[in-house]
Amino acid sequence: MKQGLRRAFSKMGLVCGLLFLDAGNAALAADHYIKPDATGNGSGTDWVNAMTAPPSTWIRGDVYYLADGNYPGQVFSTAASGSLPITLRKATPFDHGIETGWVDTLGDGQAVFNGMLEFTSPYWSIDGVTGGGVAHQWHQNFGIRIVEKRDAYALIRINYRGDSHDIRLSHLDLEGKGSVSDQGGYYSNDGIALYNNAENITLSYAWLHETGRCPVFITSAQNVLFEHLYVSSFYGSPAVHSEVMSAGQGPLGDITWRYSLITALKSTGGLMFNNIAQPTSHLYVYGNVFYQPPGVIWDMGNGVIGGWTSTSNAMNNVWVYNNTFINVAQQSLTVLPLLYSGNRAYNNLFVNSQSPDFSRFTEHDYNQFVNAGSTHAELHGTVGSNPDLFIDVNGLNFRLKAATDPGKPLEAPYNRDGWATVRGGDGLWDRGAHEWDAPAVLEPPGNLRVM
Ligand SMILES: [Ca+2]
Ligand SMILES: [Ca+2]
Repeated sequence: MKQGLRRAFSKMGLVCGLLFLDAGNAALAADHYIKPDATGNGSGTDWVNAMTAPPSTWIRGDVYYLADGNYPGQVFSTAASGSLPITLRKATPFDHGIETGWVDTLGDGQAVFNGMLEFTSPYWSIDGVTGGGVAHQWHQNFGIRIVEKRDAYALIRINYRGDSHDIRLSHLDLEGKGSVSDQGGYYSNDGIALYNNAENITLSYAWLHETGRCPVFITSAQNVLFEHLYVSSFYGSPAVHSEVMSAGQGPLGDITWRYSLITALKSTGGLMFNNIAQPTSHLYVYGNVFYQPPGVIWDMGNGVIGGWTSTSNAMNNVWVYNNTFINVAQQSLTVLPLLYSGNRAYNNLFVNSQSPDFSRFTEHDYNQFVNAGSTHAELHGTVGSNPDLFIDVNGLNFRLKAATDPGKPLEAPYNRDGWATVRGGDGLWDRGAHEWDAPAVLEPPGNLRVM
């Protein structure tokens, strides 16, 4: 009965489901509590009686709160029940479910998984709740941390075995082995690795660092979103090649990278995309900053955004809008693929960088070149010489100090930046990752009083 209800429930959708709960069937969705050093009866019904480790079988539709502490790596394999998700959420002083047994020190630190998280079944959500993105200097305050030092294990692996899709991951610190992996084939010490056409995958607010191979490795996948990521280091070698993203040994659907910061580039290159097996799909790259910090060596790869050479690879429909490239001493937009079509570059800001040549991005305009060569005959391309455009480059704050030359207004979802500012809201759509919003003219307030 319960299972039958759950299935019906998921088909009815979230709104109906909530009404259903309000009607008194709260048992359908429960909260559970996990705390490594709990000493109660282990039932997981409150913080006193928390489970001391994640269960081997989870309950569909339920939420599991994780206290600070250490956890082993996991294989998430609980069978699907319709589309009911299983949610793991880091407990915090502000959101920890039941009060019984709770003290804020249980949730003011990190839940650390010591080993790979592997997904072999669908509909999971892992939420560290806090940390990452520009508001946390990209690398601070993560609620969940995953550490995997073994060469043959990714930090997160999805659909390598079983049938896994619809996975949502957020607020995660992902730390690899710290040196080049000795595994260079189908698997390695990658950050997030997607296999066998894994569908509907989102990774938000994550810090990918120290991985022994690729921060992102995709053999084949459909509908993938990466946002608010920080890629600060990874490793490659002549024997074990790596890229910020290696995507496309099989069919590739749409992949989006947005609102992210990439400060590392090793081995073969940056965001590498091969959609020869599904040539109508897109790689959408918008609102990102690609920044080579002083003293940090980037290898000369296939470029920051691009693909591989040879006629078994093609790079089609790579749309590069409103990104900022700083100190890039190689091609920001690759010149290497032999097969390519439909690639675009609009509203980008190239600063102190090698001038892009656009030979593989034949549709381009409204780019701004600051110590980065000529306008390449763009009708609305502009050239500048003052690279002092950003609030605090050393502090990884790439907000603009002032408006850029006007960019080309684009449709949603390109009409917001990574700070959620509406592009062009002040009448001028800026170029680069950040939208500069002219301060509104405020009337002086009346009736001021001391509270
Ligand atoms: Ca604590
Ligand atoms: Ca503006």
